Amino acid sequence: MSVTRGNHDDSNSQPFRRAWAIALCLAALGVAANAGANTSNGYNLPPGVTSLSRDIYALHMEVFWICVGIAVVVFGVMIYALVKFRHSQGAIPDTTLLHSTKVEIIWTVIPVVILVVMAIPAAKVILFMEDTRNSELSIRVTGYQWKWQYQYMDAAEGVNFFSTLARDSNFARQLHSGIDPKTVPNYLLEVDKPLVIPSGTKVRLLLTSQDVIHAWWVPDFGAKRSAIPGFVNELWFRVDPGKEGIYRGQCAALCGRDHGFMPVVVDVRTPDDFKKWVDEQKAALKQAATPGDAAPRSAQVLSN
Ligand SMILES: [Cu+2]
Repeated sequence: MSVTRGNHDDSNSQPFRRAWAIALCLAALGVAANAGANTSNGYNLPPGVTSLSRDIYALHMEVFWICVGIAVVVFGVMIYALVKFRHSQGAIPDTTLLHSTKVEIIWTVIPVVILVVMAIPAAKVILFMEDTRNSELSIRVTGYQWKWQYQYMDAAEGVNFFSTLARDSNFARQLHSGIDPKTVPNYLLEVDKPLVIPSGTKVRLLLTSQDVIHAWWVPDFGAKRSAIPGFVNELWFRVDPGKEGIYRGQCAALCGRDHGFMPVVVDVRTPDDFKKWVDEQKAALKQAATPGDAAPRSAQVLSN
């Protein structure tokens, strides 16, 4: 339905309306720019530390700005029409315009073009995400209620351990523990033994579960995938060299009573440091396998 303007003089209020329309558009753009520009303010996705996370971030921003553009145009036309063709200004509804093939073609073709423009880069990123070929290190990840098991393959074959919620967090989370969670560093985001991986290396995770559906998720890696009993899901990432450090995530599936208490912590090291760590783990493994020698408790390495 469209409306036609009545014969009414409103020339005095036009600059006022224009100022309002400009102010509204500027406010909308300001909010959008603030959401898009700063990634550390908690309003946006983190760009992350892997090529995959950066691609996901770029795609997210591209779609975001397309949405901002659509919103500005649609709301702009709507607000303009609401103000300009309001009843008090003498607008009379045009009841003769019931169907227009031309208009229907336009409002079908434009959204289709916008969707295609968004789908092409999205498909590229999805294909890149699924390409687990030429991985340099594979790690089997098994979800349990409520912990993760990491079993290394390839060069680190044999290294195998469980990663559970850190004791500080575990004590503080108990009912009537008397411990203020705010005093616990990285409350519910700390584990006893993190996953250790090398930077600059294509790491492939083979995800499965021994009980219910869990999901391994580290936002900074742009990595999240379900761990499903009876299935093996693949996931890969390559952390940029120079971005070594500790990265945190959580189980992202509602996997039961203690779902909130199985965090993911990844310790990214340089390839040299990672090799040293693997050698230490293997030495501890060897010692544990030697009859008469007790395994060092701190290593927590279990033999296959
Ligand atoms: Cu879980």
